[in-house]
Formats: sequence, C-alpha cells, structure tokens
Amino acid sequence: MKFHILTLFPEMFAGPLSTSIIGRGVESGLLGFELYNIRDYALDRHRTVDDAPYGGGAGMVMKVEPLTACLEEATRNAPGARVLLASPRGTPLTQKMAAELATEREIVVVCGRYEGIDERVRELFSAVEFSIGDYVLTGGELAAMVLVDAVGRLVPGVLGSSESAEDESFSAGLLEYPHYTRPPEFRGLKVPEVLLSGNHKEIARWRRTQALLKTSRIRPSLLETADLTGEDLRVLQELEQGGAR
Ligand code: 9D3
Repeated sequence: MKFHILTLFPEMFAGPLSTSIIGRGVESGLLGFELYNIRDYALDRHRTVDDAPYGGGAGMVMKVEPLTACLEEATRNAPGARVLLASPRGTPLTQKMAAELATEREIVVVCGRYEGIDERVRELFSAVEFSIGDYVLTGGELAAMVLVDAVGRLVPGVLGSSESAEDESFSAGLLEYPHYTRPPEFRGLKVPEVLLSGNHKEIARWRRTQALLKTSRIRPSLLETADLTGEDLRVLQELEQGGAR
C-alpha cells in the first residue's frame, strides 16, 4: 500500500513513518509513502498557499490552485486512487473504514491547515472527508498519521504473527480486559489470582466479565452493537442489579 500525503509540513511525518510497526512495513516494502509539500506547487513569487475567505470571517482558507496542482501530480502518480481529505467535518474514522482502505493499492491524503480548504478541491477530486474525533487539532497532519497507522497495520504482512490483528474481532466490539505481566505483586498491588491459576476456562470467563464491566462503565453504547452471548447478557444483568458498577 502506498500513501501519497499532501501537506505544508512534510517534516512532521518523519517520526511515525520510521518507527515501530509502520517503520518496519516501510523497510519491508509492504508500505510506501510519498510526501508532497503543497507549497512547492504555489507558483507566485511569495509561494502563497492561503487567502482570506470569501464572505468574510476569521482565519484563512487554503487556495485551490496550489492544492489542485499538487493533487494532479499525486493522482498522476497514483491513477484511480481514492482521495481523502482530513477535515473536522468529515466522517469519523472507524475500524471498518480502516479495514476497507487497507484493501486499496494506493491512497491520497490531503492535510488541511488554517480554517479549511477551498471547497472546490473536494469537488474536483471527489475527495472524501474524514475526521478522527470531536476535538480541535491545529491541522490535518496528525489525523493523516492516525489514518496511516490504523490502515497501514492492517495491510497483510505488516503485523508480525505476535501482533496479529486476528484477535481484534475476537473481542467482539467490547473494550479489552485488563492486562498483567510479571511480577505477581508490585507495591502491594497483586495480579488477580485467577490469571495465575492455569485454569484457562476460568481465565477466559474472568476476562470476558472484565471486558463487559469495562464496556458498560466507559462505553455503554458499544453494548448495543457488540456480539453478546446469552451468558454475557446474564453477566450484564447481574452487574446492573449487583451495583458492581
Ligand atoms: C472554528 C471552526 N473550526 C472547526 C471545528 C475551525 C477549524 C479547526 C481546526 C478548522 C480546521 C482545524 C484543523 N483540524 C483539522 O484539520 C482536522 C481535524 C480536527 O481538528 N479534529 C479531528 N479530526 C480532524 S481531521 C483534520
């Protein structure tokens, strides 16, 4: 999978693209990146990339001409690729979207800065806007990195066998159970006995209950779409009654 990333700050990407799982994906040739500095496509003397909004108001808008020239270059390099636009008004990125994008050969991602991008860019390239959540960032770069991370790790071969994405469907839409490793006691805090018991059936039951408890506390709406068994529903009902929340 090759990502074509259009940004005014290409240097921001150096860390995430060279580190850990994504960095290894690049090393192994499974992932590729091309960074485009949008300013290189501004043709005036001052290399202007922004201007005041028509209709007035605060802030600046990214100009259509440099972005179009830059996108024309990127889409020449990636014919037929989907064009994504990082934007606070986009569709919230989900694991499902990440999995769909991971099947593409190439993706073009535009990182906005200032108040936003001239709307005609979206129209001209049938760009799809995505957001990473309801909080305000200073630009689209961090959102693009989040997308690259979420999508890149799902490209076949990028995750090692020990990091396999397989057990992600295993948790069936619930928050994960708590994790522990050695030592068995630290500053008086003990690892739950059941995890040391070697009783795998009991361990699985405990983990499932913990996942249900955590989810009902932190993200109760996930329970509406989670893949729950009859036993799960019984456990949840007990939690509700027992006041263990
Ligand atoms: C005053 C209205 N603001 C919209 C909420 C203006 C504005 C704030 C921040 C316009 C652009 C930005 C920069 N943010 C992004 O480019 C962005 C973003 C985000 O802020 N939150 C979550 N996802 C994303 S994706 C791109």
